[in-house]
Amino acid sequence: MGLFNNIKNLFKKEEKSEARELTSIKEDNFEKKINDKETEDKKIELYEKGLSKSRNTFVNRLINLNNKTKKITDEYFEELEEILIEADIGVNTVLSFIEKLKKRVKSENITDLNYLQEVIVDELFIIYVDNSILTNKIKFNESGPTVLLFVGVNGVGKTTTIGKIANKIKKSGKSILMVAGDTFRAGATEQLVEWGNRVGCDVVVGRENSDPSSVIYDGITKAINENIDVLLVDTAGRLQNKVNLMKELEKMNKVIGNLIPGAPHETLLIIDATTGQNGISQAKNFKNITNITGIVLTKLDGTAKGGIVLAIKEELDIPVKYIGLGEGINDLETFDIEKYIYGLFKDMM
Ligand SMILES: Nc1nc2c(ncn2[C@@H]2O[C@H](COP(=O)(O)OP(=O)(O)OP(=O)(O)O)[C@@H](O)[C@H]2O)c(=O)[nH]1
Ligand SMILES: [Mg+2]
Repeated sequence: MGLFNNIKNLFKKEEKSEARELTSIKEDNFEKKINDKETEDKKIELYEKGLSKSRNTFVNRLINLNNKTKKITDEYFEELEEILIEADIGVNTVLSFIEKLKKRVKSENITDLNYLQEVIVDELFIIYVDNSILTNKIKFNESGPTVLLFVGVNGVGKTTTIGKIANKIKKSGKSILMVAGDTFRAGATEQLVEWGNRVGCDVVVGRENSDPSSVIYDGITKAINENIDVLLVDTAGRLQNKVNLMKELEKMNKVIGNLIPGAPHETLLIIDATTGQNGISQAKNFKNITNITGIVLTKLDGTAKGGIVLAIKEELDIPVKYIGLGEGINDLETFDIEKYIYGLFKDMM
């Protein structure tokens, strides 16, 4: 059946069939295929490693519940509900999920707990993939520089994420430039410059407490003059209040859009997964004041609340484009729901 088994088959392929696949590959493609497979394996490993905390608590509790259950009763559903809420899936989502599950158990007369386990995984992720245009792709400008604006409250991982994404984009062969739009916090500019050095790109900076929009203006002008492909703009997380934040973002968007029509091409909101429901309410605030085109969910490696991906889908309906799975430069992946499910539920498969 469904998603659960598809993913199981996708990632737990027998070696035999893989060998067969490799022998049928043409000579000149052979090396490339192997390299592709290696990077693919590395990606899966990163998901597995990054989601281990969630797996060890949330998923193990699910497995334990199913192991100790003899009969599917109301108590079973109550405990399941508790486990899901603690994984930060969001109360409303969990309640409607449980209702749906109860109905399915009744109508299909499900008594086999192994089968129920598959149904649970399937139904959980139907929440994510249902009725939505799910794109993890970054929208690039067809002619001229692409502008990516990074927003989010302080400490969520904006600057680190810029470093990681810049590194990925640069490796793909595009030229990049960073803009230190956080002129508010002392040390913020230095931190971005440090990332610029690590990645190997220029960073446009302004003086402390100077107008961030003027730094952004300088950055965009430089990007246009030097034919830079992608511009990554850092912003301050720590503004005194919502009105100030709104004004600031409005001004930045105006400056950016005046210089490059249609820009920013992406406004990426960074959410710290360890903050759970708090992160969701921050996101709602941002969504109200600016056009968020994607979410980067950071610090998934540091939390057992991997269910937050589902809450984001249900409560915000903004696609998750990247996930942060550690502090290192390579600890960022394009969000892939199938790898995510596998990383989370592999012990059940
Ligand atoms: N474990 C883990 N740590 C992360 C991840 N992303 C960022 N961090 C850490 O989170 C901390 C804050 O990251 P920053 O990039 O400085 O956050 P920021 O949003 O720019 O913060 P402000 O500039 O103060 O608003 C740093 O210690 C990062 O190393 C992640 O995916 N996993
Ligand atoms: Mg920062």
